[in-house]
Amino acid sequence: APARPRVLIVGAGIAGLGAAHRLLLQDSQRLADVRVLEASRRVGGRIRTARLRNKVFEIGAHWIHGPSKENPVFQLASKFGLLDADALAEENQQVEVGGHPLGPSVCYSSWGQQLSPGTVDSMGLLFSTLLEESRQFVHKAKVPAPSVGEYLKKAIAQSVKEWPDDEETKRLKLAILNIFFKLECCVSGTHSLDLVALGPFGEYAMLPGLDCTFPDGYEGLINCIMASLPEGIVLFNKQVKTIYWGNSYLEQMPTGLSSGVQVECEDGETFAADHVILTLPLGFLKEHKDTLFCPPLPPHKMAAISQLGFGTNNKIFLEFDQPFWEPDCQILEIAWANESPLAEPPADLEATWFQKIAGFIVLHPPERYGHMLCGFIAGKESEFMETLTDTEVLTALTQVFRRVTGNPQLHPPKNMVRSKWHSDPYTRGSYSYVAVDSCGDDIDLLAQPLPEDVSDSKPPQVCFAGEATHRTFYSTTHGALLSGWREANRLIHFYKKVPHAVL
Ligand code: 6YU
Repeated sequence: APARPRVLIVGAGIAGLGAAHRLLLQDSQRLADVRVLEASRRVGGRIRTARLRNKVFEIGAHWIHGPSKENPVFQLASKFGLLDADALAEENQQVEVGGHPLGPSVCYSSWGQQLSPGTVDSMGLLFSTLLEESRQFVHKAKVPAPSVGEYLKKAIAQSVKEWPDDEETKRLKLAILNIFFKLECCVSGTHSLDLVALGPFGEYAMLPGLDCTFPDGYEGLINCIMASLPEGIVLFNKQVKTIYWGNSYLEQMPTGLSSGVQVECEDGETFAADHVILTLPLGFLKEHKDTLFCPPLPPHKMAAISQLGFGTNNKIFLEFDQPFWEPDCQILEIAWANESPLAEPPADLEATWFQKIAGFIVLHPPERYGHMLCGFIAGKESEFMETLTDTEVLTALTQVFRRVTGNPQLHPPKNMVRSKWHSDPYTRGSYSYVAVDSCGDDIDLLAQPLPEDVSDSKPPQVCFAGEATHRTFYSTTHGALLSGWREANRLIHFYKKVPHAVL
């Protein structure tokens, strides 16, 4: 029988496993010989579920964003029976929330008072209206500001002039608005909205459906995909160091094509293949782009990697003996005195890092999670938090809760679990965004295969997948999965078009 093309996939996150699944199981046919090289000791990448005393902690991806028919992650999770009845309900799939749903919340303040829900809601509405407006500049020749942050701040400065309030009320409202800026930093995975490009912001596409979670953990999805793949195709502890492409590695291919790719790992082992699908996180590519490829990447590809944004969003799970919040409360927020989107943020990271926490979601139901909060923190403050010890983080947060509740006796959390995505050598952050000075075309450039003159007779040697390569669904698990399928399909189509190459 003719030899099948050899495909090496780098990275066993959902993009890599999705590509493997398509190449191995499309129409129940094995279309290629596939191996997956994974640097770490586990599969899943940024889908990562930790378990502690029977409780589930999502260290990485949390929700299915837009769980409805068009979302392939929702489709797979439904097929594997991983979702609960609420998530599967037709009504749930039809809800249009335009991003993140906000349930009943309570807003504390650094001066120990709970703030009026009316004021908080009105600021939330102002923010979401302006954020919606900032999505309207896609493909416009001129934009009113370079970044989402600057656009929002200009509009808010204008709006403040029209507020009938006294100075103190204005200060309070600005402190509340600042919470929404921090929340949006977490959503976009950025240090500041001043770094997020305004023009392309609306290209990110939202699907209908009320965001849902996996009752037994997101990693269940990865386990189901793995169970469907042949055993032993993922090789662990294989950190890819150099990819030899172009004419730097030539070999007479069994397919008759005289081009090949060789991948060298940190431990010295090498692998030859006809094609490589890279699913490396953009954070890893940014750090290693100068040494990872031989010959080096073309300049425009280098530029896309440098210019696209990749920031940090971390989670801090805190378990309490007793809740200090009301049973139906879903979100706790904190307004800090004198903070304002129109002022510079505090500069002293050590003294104020925790003020960047956007809020805490209450994990429901308590029968499953106990009394658990999950805080979200993005940007430089989040990266600083990663350098602290658990005791330092717990001490700081206990002080915060005592201060905002006005209860100096409040018990500290009894357990804490937190993510450290910036310190992870194989990720170096959380997810991508379109930064100022980049645009959706850079995402497409990143996604283009090498060599650049791929044709019917010149096969793609190196293909690029991963969340950062999906123009409209970047930063999500469904974007990552679709990108893996896209690159597997690219190879499948190549062999379909080339009769002398055998598939
Ligand atoms: C989603 C959500 N979610 C929270 C947090 C994080 C992410 N995401 P992988 O990294 O998985 O795989 C690559 C593999 O490569 C990995 O295993 C490495 O070890 C390996 N590797 C690296 N170097 C290597 C080498 N040299 N050699 C060999 N192997 C190597 N997505 O849908 N819902 O709730 C969240 C969240 C804290 C960190 C998320 C969420 C993002 C997803 O987790 C992520 O995109 C995919 O898992 C990536 O899969 P992959 O295969 O590409 O890479 C307008 C506008 C706004 C834009 N944003 C709006 C959407 C908001 C996104 N929301 C996120 C929110 C949370 C909370």
